[in-house]
Amino acid sequence: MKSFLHVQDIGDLDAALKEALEVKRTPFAWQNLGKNKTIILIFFNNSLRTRLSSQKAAQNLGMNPIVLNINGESWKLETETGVVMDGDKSEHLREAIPVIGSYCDIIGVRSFARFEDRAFDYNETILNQFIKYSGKPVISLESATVHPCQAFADLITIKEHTGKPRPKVVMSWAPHPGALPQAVPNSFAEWMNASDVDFVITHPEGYELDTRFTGNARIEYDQMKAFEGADFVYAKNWSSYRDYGKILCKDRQWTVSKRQMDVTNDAFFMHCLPVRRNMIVTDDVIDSPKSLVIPEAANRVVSAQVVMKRMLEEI
Ligand code: AN0
Ligand code: CP
Repeated sequence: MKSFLHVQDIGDLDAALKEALEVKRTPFAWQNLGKNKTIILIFFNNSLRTRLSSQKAAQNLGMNPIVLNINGESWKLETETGVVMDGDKSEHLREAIPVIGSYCDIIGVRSFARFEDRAFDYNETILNQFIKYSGKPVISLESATVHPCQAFADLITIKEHTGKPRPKVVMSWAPHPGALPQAVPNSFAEWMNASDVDFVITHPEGYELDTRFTGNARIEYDQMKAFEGADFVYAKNWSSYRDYGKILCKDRQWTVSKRQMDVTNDAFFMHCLPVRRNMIVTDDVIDSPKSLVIPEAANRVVSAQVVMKRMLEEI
């Protein structure tokens, strides 16, 4: 695997899930695979889970992880081509990336959508430069359009908890005070479409995601109708793709509460975290025994470890 952005990068999903369960059962079975290998994890944005789970996954494989926070710890990096660098950016990505590549065997990059220019974000302009100029395998740790380590962990969690071969999975938009990226819902949609689930997306008008990720997934604008008979509810806020990066709705009727959960098939509740309580989901729902948010976050070590393991096996 040269890079990890999309569901196709992992190949056969049944094989990947089988490997994930094996990694979860025996996390230290490949301690020699990563011996004398280094992974550099670059963060342009904040993180709790991704930062910790990626380091833990690397350590489980015997690898040495190095974390660099670009904002605050490193030089400010210029990302535009052909500019006169007379501002506050001391170094260009064009030098920084090959330098980072020369110090490691695998690179992970977190670089969120900026919401300045949809084409810049949706071309994955930053991540693609890492792929092009580092000469090393690159993992998206949530880049402008995707969060594949999260979606893979979500799929593992669904497979572990489902009692049926084809569960109904509902991804619901929920309100949030700030404008959030579409990366998490894009990847979740992409991975659900590739899995054997009955997938429904519900959101207010204007929150339609890029169809390159949602494909033919059913969209139901009536949240209560969407939730009927659901086995899994996956809540997430995202900003508009159409009115790029804009907040079009703040209606707290969309907050996932007992009212919606009562029409489901006693559904499990999922969220990638961090979550704003009583905005995205009410306390009683996230604190209920059906909430999977903690096991879901724990599976981030597993998904990251499978991806790193596969990359190491090809080096
Ligand atoms: C980010 C997002 O919505 O993409 C990260 C989620 C994993 N969330 C926030 O910025 C709150
Ligand atoms: N879910 C997730 O990626 O969390 P962090 O932003 O804390 O890494």
